[in-house]
Amino acid sequence: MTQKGSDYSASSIQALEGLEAVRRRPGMYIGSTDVKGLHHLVWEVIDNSIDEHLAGHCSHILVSILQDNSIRVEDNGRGIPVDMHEKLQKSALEVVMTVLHAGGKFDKDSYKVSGGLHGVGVSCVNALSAYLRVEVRREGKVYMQEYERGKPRENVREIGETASRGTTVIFRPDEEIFETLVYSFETLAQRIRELSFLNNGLTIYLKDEREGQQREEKFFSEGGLREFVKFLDQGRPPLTENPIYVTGKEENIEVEIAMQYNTGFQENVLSYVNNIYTREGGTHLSGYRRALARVFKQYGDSNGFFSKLKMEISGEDFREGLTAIVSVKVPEPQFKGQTKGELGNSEVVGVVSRIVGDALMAFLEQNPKEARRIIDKVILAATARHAARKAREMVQRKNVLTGGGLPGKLADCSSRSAEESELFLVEGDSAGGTAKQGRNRNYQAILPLRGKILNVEKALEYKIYENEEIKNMFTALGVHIIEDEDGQRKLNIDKLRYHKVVIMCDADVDGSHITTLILTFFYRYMVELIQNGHLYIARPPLYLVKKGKEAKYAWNEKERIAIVEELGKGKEDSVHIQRYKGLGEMNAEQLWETTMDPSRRILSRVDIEDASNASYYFSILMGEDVPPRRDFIEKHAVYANIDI
Ligand code: 0RA
Repeated sequence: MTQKGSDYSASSIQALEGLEAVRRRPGMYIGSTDVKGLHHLVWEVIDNSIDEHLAGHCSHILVSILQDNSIRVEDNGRGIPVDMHEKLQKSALEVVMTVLHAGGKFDKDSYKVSGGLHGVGVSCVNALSAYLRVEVRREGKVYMQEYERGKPRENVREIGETASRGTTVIFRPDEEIFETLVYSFETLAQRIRELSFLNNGLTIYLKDEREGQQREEKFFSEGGLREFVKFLDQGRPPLTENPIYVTGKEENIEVEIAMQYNTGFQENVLSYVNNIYTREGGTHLSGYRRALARVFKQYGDSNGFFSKLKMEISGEDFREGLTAIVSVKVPEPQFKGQTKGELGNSEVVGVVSRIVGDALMAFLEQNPKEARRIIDKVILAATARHAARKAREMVQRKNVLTGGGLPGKLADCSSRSAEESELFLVEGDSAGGTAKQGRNRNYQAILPLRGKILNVEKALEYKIYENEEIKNMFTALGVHIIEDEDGQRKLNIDKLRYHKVVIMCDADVDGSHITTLILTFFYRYMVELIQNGHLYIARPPLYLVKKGKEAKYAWNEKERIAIVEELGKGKEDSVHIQRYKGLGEMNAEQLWETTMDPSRRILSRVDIEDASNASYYFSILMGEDVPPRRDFIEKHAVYANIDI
């Protein structure tokens, strides 16, 4: 192929500049260059294969982690087109692989995952890979091209014949770009599981070919969202035998919803647009909620079920103990909101509301027994909500009356700037005392918590406002719960008094349990603090290694061994090792040096990586059912640090 003419050269240079821009500022395109960004590359490639599935042309995807942490994604879709691109005078395949945002230009009518929220295109993956090889099986032939850091080695080449169809992409992320190159099977498996629930009928294999880690898992969901709901609710006894399942299509918008009530009290709803999780909800969620409230209210009213009830029923009452997945496919989704995690398309509200409303009414009329069970639960929820609101208002009003009176146990800091202030939630009064002595009182406040706080996963909402420790946390933090027009609880954090909230517990089994209880509380009642990056876990050291006057701390086994070697210099018996089991074993100065001093401490920020898994794990770990918890512990016990 001769490559001449100013037109070609100009666009060719443009293309290279595009990929050069990706390499210069990778964060702009894939979010970050840490382990999250590394995995993002895989999602970019898989998303293209899933687009093929959505368009009705792909049934199988095989994802492999190769020996050297390269990734291979093979699908049986139509294959990327290879014909000559008129304007650029090169193969369409090369255009898709080397021109930013070129991948989605071919068919506009289908629902695209790529081009959605994170869809930056497979060319970005190419730009950020030290090496990439693409193979296309199309119309009986196999085509191939290889690239280094986005630049083709040669033109697209025909390398053989085939009876099958599809695309295979193999890429090795660039060590010049990424901070880490090691893939996590678990991370890939979790998102792939979610993708297989969201795309029923699609089979995805995940294979680890790395030395000593060989394993393979098949993800295939026949029941789709129904299975997703059952999966999420493993720790919660269901109220009805099967999830309510709704599908429909209107105005080219596809709606799929599965919902199931359980005996718990939490609403647990996950929403997706074109397979992308919408953390801030949006018009699809509004449509669903609107239908739910309207239909249940109408059904209950017309059967006289609510006649004895003295209080009014709110939208929230229909959602207590309800786990639901709301998934829509929209041709041209508009994302808005702080993190672009909210669907904006207004036409979606009516479509979802109509489809869900009709299906739900039909379900209630055809299943009167199950309907009655749900209505009884709704009545219970309304009663409990009124009790909770009263309890909450009591706590919150008392605050206002006493001029925002802070808890007696709180040792506040002197700074009034929330940005620089930190609140340590400390397990036990004695460690609380040490922390009070050790802290920098200018900007560090201490709130001791007594023993094990309430497990909110198992408690009715109004109960939590009677709990002293939980009341103290609300008042110390200066946050309060409000209800929006929907009756939906929200946390008002305008008056948040500390921008860092640090959970500080013992480094033993009990301490971990208390940390988990506190985390559960924050996840269920103050998730806004987590979403805004305010919640942290302190990491006290595990060992103090001493020799004479010299003393060093170790946070793990490896450090301990290194320090013993360094201090002992062969004479290891001259070294004294103290294993810290509790914060109480440290004096105030040691606690400051190791765990509280911003220049020396280690803090872990609590982040919700993956909403569906977070909710699943909290229900497994803290919910009613014992067997799934036992399974989880047996499976994960090797990862925990068990005390000797
Ligand atoms: C552009 C157009 C068409 C398919 C694809 C791209 C495509 C891209 C990837 C990436 C991984 N697997 C893929 N499979 C397909 C439509 C092709 C046609 O109309 O025949």
